[in-house]
Amino acid sequence: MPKFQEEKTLIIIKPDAMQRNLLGEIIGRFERKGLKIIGLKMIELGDAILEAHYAHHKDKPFFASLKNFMKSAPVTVIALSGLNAISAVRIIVGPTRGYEADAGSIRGDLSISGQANIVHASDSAESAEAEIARFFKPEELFDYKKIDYEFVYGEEERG
Ligand code: 3AN
Repeated sequence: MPKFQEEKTLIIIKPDAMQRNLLGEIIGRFERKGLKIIGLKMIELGDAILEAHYAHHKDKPFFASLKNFMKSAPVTVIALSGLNAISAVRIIVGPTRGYEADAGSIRGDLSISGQANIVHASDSAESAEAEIARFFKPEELFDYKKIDYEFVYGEEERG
């Protein structure tokens, strides 16, 4: 068992990325980082799940437009795990607005929009837990050992 506190986090690859053929590019970035994919599927989002997922935006003027955008094509949801995965993934993703995001981040390299910003990533341990439960059934999540584990992490981290 890993010595470190492994974190899990939820990614949504949004309709803009699906339409722009960026799915492989984005998954590849998470894989190359050393994150472990523990769940992955394509789904179409509806009003009820979007109203739960974006509850903090429900009174914002862009809420209707955000829902329409998120319903405009299927999305891919991915659960990832790794050492400090929640903050590590937010760094890889970059800040909300693509036009403000640093080059090297997913949004900095692939988005120039505040809405069509390619991916969602959980922003805290509480939201990661709630979001993974919202998008995945327990049997859709996989607990397995990856053969690169000894090279992705150092000896002290592995325990
Ligand atoms: P993040 O996705 O970086 O956590 P949030 O939670 O503030 O950012 O925003 C959630 C989503 O709402 C964004 N990913 C984006 O698609 C959309 N959004 C945020 N701000 C705006 C805005 N001003 N206009 C349109 N859409 C927005």
